[in-house]
Amino acid sequence: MANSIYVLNGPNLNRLGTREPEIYGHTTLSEVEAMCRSAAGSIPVVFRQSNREYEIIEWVHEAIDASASGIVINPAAFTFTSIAILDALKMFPNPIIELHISNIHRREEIYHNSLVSRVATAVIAGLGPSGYRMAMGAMVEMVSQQGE
Ligand code: CA2
Repeated sequence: MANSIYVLNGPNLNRLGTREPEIYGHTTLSEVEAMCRSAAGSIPVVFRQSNREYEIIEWVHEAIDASASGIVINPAAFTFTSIAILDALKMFPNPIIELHISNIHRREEIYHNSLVSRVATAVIAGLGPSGYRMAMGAMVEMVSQQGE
């Protein structure tokens, strides 16, 4: 069986489903977690959220040390600011999917320049909370091919 898929979420995403539903939808982060676990089937999922940059960096290190099969990451605002998260992700040898609920390219210019995209295997943006299900589906497909 494949090793765990890490799903990491950045700042403010613990508030998902509680405000700005026109941008982020009505789904809560626990509902997103359930969606991810269901989409992963028998592959274990480590699902985390933090408002602290260092914690996300530590979890990327944990994923590296645990030989995780893949990382799905919504770094939220850290997407555009964190060279430290970018550097941590550079050390991860398996697929990385960068995920955004909204289409960051349709939004204000401050949301256009993702640092994380420089290292992501794939990027999903603008599909709402369902994007997590699709990211997990794509990740499951990629990790199932590992070692083939
Ligand atoms: O669309 C996304 O998933 C974002 O990563 C969300 C970030 C934003 O900085 C990115 O540009 C795009 C913001 C997360 C804010 O979280 C909220 C949660 C609930 C309600 C409102 C905002």
